[in-house]
Amino acid sequence: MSEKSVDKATLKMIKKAGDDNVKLAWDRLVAQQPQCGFGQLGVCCRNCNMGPCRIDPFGDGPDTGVCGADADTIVARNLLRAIAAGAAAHSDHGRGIAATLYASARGEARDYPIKDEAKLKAVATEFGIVVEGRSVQEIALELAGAVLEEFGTKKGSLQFINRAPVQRRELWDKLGITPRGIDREVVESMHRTHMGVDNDYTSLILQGLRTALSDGWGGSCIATELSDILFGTPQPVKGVCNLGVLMEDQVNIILHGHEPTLSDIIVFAARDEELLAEARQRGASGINVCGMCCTGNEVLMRHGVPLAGNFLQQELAIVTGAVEAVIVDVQCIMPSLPQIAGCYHTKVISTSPKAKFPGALHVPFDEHNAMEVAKKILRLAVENYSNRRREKVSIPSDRMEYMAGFSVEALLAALGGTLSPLIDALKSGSVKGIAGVVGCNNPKYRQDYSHLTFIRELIKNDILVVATGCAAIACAKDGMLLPGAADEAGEGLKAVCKGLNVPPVLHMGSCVDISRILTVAAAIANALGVDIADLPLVGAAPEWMSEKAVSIGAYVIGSGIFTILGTVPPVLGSKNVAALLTSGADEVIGAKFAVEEDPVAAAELAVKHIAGKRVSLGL
Ligand code: BF8
Ligand code: SF4
Repeated sequence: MSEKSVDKATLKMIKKAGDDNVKLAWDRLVAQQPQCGFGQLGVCCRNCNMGPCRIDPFGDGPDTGVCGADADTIVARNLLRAIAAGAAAHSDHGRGIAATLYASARGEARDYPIKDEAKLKAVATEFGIVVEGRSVQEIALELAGAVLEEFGTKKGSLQFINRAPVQRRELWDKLGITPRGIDREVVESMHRTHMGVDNDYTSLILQGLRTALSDGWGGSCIATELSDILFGTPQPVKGVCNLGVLMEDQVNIILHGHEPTLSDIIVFAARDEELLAEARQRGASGINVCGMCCTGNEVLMRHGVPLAGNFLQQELAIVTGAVEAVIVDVQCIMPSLPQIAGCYHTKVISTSPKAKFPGALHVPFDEHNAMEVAKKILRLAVENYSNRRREKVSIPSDRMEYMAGFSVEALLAALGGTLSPLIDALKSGSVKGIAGVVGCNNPKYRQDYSHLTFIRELIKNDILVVATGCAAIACAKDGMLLPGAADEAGEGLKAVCKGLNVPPVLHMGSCVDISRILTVAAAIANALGVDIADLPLVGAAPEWMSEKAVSIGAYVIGSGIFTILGTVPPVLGSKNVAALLTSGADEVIGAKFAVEEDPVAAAELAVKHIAGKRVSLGL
């Protein structure tokens, strides 16, 4: 890899980190070389204390662990555990939002009034809850209760799966992978992967799909829909992004993590006159709240809050020397942050009882008393402005404007109230297909390069892109979320984007908001009377690294969408598991994975797949 990133701000701050003698993820990756070959192939197991065991991939050494598990079993078990962890992360986030809705409805969380009553009623109706003649509080209370039950085992299947076309649901039933309770699937996955339980790789992978579906159509969908109810459904919004959003003369705060419960309230708390006066007293001209990673996506989607960057920029924000506080909750927060902060004046403030960081200051966040805690945290940041060391400050000038906020509702509004114009464009071929491009950065790959190269190839070929997570942030930083980016698109897509004044890449939110993509895919399939697997769609995670991404990939193919992974998953130690995922799955579930590290070749796969689906649909 000649350069670590295509992002100029990132490269400048990597250089500054070197000058400041600060070690970053890229340095730690070098220190890890050579990475464990057994781990890369997925053939090591430490699920019991007869192990750890590993299978010799060359066939010269042991071909089973002490218990007799072979490479197929070990690889499939490891994959299932990764899916379970990813599904757990998304779904526990969803549970947190459901608990906040419950507290709000009971009048115990006064700082969280319901912002979108229309959506509350729509989602409640989906759950069969009577809305006529009832107060918002009553409806919210019943909905929160019903949603919390989705986590248990009582009902037999999840409510939101009913959005999927009947053909898909029948297939899930036939395969025995209709998700039951969200927690139940995660627990069952942990049970099955205990020593001596499920040893059949096909059976393990099917449970992986079921667990992942409980994420996509369960936990993630809950997180999205209930966040919209509580914090407002995103509408098209403009903002700026990249490290250049940090201000030399303001108290800079980075919100990093995932749950909007914390970030949303901080955005409002930062407008407090007393805090602003205190900031001015200390010589700052204001308080600049910026987002990072998915919580950044949450607050940019709803409030247009500036976005400082994606996954590989979290350390670099501190390296600017201009950040008073990094406020974190859960997920994708590098444990290195407090150590890096130690080289500057930055305070890392953890807030979730689930996520503590040695070296960070812990201020427990409490949704029952949210505004008060938010102000307390912000005060720490404001006070810290006085400790800023001017000689260490260097903020890169790079910043870019973007347009985001494409919730399903916003998309419908942009289309004039129905999906028909989009469906007509798909039928006529002016839009050939739709690609969901999602996921992380990974220091093994040049930051943002795969996202941007892949996406540019797609839009050139008239494929509309919907993006979430760190992939969407990569697009934002490179100007791909501006309507003008349509100039890079093929003639058909360009005309559609210009007509609607939208970018060729629609930012649909954080990673849990991939549920929005599922909802749109299901609605298009239902409108055409076909299965999702029949549609000209692809999914892709060009630079993925997290277990959440593994769950996402599994529920996307489980939902019938061909998915291209740009980084290699640890499954190659089992030919059978790799073959099932990249070929056999097509016959079983109507979709499969491809692994392609070269984004141009990956785009060719996507274009070919979409062309094939168009022919089958008679388009
Ligand atoms: O949930 S894309 S690095 S921030 S896992 Fe994490 Fe990956 Fe970013 Fe959000 Ni998603
Ligand atoms: Fe080894 Fe089997 Fe125990 Fe895994 S479960 S560590 S393969 S003995």
